[in-house]
Amino acid sequence: MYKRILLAIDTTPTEENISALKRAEQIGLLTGGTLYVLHVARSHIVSGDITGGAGLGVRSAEDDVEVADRNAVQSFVDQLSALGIEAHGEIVSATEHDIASVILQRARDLDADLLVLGHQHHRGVGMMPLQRHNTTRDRGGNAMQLYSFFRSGTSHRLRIALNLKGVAYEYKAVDLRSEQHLDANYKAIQPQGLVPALVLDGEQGRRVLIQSPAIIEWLEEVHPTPALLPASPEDRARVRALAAVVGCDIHPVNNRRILEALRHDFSADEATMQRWCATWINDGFDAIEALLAADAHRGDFCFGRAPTLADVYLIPQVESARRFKMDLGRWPLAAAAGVAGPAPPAA
Ligand SMILES: N[C@@H](CCC(=O)N[C@@H](CS)C(=O)NCC(=O)O)C(=O)O
Repeated sequence: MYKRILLAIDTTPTEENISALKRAEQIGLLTGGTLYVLHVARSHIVSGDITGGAGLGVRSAEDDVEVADRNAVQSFVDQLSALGIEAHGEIVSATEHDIASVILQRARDLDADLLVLGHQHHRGVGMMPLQRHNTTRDRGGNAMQLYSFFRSGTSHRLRIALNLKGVAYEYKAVDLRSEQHLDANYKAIQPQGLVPALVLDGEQGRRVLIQSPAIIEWLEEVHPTPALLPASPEDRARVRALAAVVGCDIHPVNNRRILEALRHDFSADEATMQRWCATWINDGFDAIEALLAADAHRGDFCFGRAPTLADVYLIPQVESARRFKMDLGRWPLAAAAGVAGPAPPAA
């Protein structure tokens, strides 16, 4: 059942509003959840938490909030409380242009699981259950554990894909610095001793997915929205090609074990290894930059106007190039595509 309900409504008890307010009461009674009443006051420039109960932390400047609105929301909250409903009130200012984003932002801040919109003109309410991404299960009901290292580009690309899909997982850190990935326990999960690995646990027993491209394809199949690939086969091939420049041609040759082999088996010093990495990053990024520059229909991302598989692969590689102290000024489009993409998730 719903526990945290955001109710965006005009609480002024006018004839038009009254039926929406009544329905809101019923929702509070039926769900037994806490109602966060967001009184939308279009004329105000500021907002204020007037009941203080939930400590919503809204900006102060209460003097500017009109008394009528304050009274309306306070009396509605009192009315709800008298019915035994836990309720908190807040006045928020918004215009026709930003009202939707103000409400959704509040829903996010409060981690609300149900959004109720009071429509004075429709004499009722609209309800929208909000999908909460706090499950560590996929759509097939499998519990998921992600074996990952924070500085690993392949783990990072998978985390970005999981986050874009809104799929949560239990995080299992595998520290490459202390060679935990070479430990027999981890090799029992991923016989190559590489991260990432995604362990699924469900009715069909325990299955381990390895290799980030395979896991991301699985994710795209099991959680098709938001899509990481465009609709047409040619566009998909283009996006896959951009991803492959990173996934097949830059990352593998600069991987830790390759650098370790260069260092130990081929006596490479730090400067040589830096040159080695720079060679393949330069090569791959020059190609990506040319491909991005040739695409006249591109928005802020590698392809089109939303993140795709290409961004999922490119963002960690841009991060890695930064770590290698590469001058990203040579690839403004590639670097910007990385920045335009979602922020790298926390380690
Ligand atoms: N093709 C694999 C590559 C995985 C991989 O190389 N992971 C790196 C971290 S980014 C790793 O575990 N390296 C350990 C090592 O090289 O010793 C994938 O995409 O999953």
